[in-house]
Amino acid sequence: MDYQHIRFDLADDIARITLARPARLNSFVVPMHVELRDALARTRDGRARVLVLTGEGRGFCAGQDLAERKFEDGLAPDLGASIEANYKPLVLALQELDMPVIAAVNGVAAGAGASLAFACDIVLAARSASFVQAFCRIGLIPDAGGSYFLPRLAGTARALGMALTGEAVSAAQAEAWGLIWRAVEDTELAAETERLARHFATAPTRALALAKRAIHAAAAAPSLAAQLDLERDFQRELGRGDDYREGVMAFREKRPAVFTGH
Ligand code: T3D
Repeated sequence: MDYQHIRFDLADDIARITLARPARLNSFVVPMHVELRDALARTRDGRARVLVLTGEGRGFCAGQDLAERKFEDGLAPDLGASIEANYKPLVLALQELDMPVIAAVNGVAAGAGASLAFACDIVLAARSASFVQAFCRIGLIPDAGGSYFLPRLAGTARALGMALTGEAVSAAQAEAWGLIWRAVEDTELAAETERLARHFATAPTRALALAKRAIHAAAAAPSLAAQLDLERDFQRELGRGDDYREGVMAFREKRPAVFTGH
């Protein structure tokens, strides 16, 4: 598939998706969702061991393109259908990807664009970036997982503050609140993202994938015992893997480990 609204690259085990509608702050339109689904499938089925998601220009993503919402014919759009067809599959695909997903938030992340960042595993943000729960400004609630991620990441009080006021939260504040992994100087975002992506591309990918699953499962774990069972099962699988053996051997031989991802 040729892409018009995103750019996609897969090289050296690193997949990169760049949202590429800078004049509209990379807001979502339906064809962009179609392209994202295709690129995510290629990431999943290809040789990638890490995915980097970023935006072109001065914004990361401004959520749904509001120009796509037309009321001229007197009919209200079915936003539920839009979420079911586009936003829900996108967020689930990111969470279910068996590799680390880095969001390199280069500028404002608003509405579903903020939710998109929060659905990633590691969020690096440029200091000039901000996170805006813009939904309440247009009479909507946080979607694309926003109402799920916000209270888990930042706590109920901050989630409610963001959702009900729609005020922008700076990258530094987001880091202090635990909403994101790290805020970095604007000039360092690309280099820091590259450093982390290269690190993950040579990491024990299967272990990272199961760590991601275990952390997400913990949010819904019925008990500590159930989570301990999950850890046991994942550890049993990993203990039989090449990377565990390599990690232990490398430690004993006092040399860097060479992980294959298996
Ligand atoms: O509909 C469904 O399917 C349901 C799902 C909904 C999910 C959602 O995401 S709902 C929330 C939609 N997003 C928003 O409401 C955010 C709207 N944008 C803004 O509030 C502001 O643009 C920002 C806070 C993000 C950034 O502000 P600022 O001052 O830095 O930039 P700007 O001047 O407002 O925007 C620059 C251009 O991008 C501008 O176009 P222009 O005037 O230069 O031709 C602006 O219209 C355009 N733009 C920004 N966001 C959107 C957009 N165009 C269409 N849709 C947008 N979301």
